[in-house]
Amino acid sequence: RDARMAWWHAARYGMFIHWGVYSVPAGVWQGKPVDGAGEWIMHDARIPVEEYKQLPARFDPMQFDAHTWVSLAKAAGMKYIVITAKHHDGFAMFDSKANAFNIVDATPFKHDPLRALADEAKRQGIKFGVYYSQDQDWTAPGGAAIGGHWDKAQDGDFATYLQTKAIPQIKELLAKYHPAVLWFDTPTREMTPQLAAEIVKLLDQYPQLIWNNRLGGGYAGDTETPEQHIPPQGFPGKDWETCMTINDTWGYKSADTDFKSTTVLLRNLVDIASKGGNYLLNVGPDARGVIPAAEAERLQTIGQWLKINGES
Ligand code: JFZ
Repeated sequence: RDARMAWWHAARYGMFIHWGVYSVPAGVWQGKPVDGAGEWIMHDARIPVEEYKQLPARFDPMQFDAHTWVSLAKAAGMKYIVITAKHHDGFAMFDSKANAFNIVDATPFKHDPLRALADEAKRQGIKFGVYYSQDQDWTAPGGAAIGGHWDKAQDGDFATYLQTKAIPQIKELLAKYHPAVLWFDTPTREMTPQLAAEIVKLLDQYPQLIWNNRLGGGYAGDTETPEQHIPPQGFPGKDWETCMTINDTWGYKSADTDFKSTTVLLRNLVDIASKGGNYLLNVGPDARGVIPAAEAERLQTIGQWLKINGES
């Protein structure tokens, strides 16, 4: 196996963090609960681009504390974190010069949580990774939307979106935060082999970078990403990582209290580890910047068990 994958393979367990302006509506739009995952609210409630773009003005996560989050990951026994740098809604959770729809330029908060988390992860000795929705982007003209666009403001050319937003932002992420992992998602047919090759050219400049199998354009990437399930035989001969939610959403939803028990989560970890995979377990911080207590408690209990029974 590739030496580059050694830390990742040994890590076994990581924290996925879905955090964005969708934590403000938290699964409720115009007083009504919206079905589906919290981070899909713009899509599922067919929110017009102009309206969605009002959300950052109400996003001021004053209680965000990188030290608290990274300490929780460590206490849980996790060896890496992967946070949404930009999800399908197109809102960048980092200081982006390439596009102003970002947390520094568009919110009263004005801070860059990715900077703080990357620095804190380094300080505490765990790896830092980012999720980036390279294909779907519901607020940028030309960005893809699974199921189709619902607002004229989304019209545009996908290749132009890639050249003017996604590729510049991927460049920024790689250059400024030196992520160990780049986690792509939901490729559509718009991501042709030629367009994907443009992105791969960038990735190839970072020979230590690990990226997943969701870029599109026919690229297999480094890791298989079974979602919400554990393949009964694992993926023999492949590096793989099951990503999973603690409740039924990735991004925070105030009404979702369907939390898996600590026992189930721990058994999943042991099951995955026994099959040679990694467990990327998600938390969905709220609009104040707080990881829900029910999630934090479960992670802490798992960490206590690992301290006694796990390998460190
Ligand atoms: C995607 C996203 O749409 C979702 O919001 C979240 O970020 C998740 C981690 O990834 O959702 C998917 C992607 C792939 C599958 C299912 C949901 N899949 O392969 O079954």
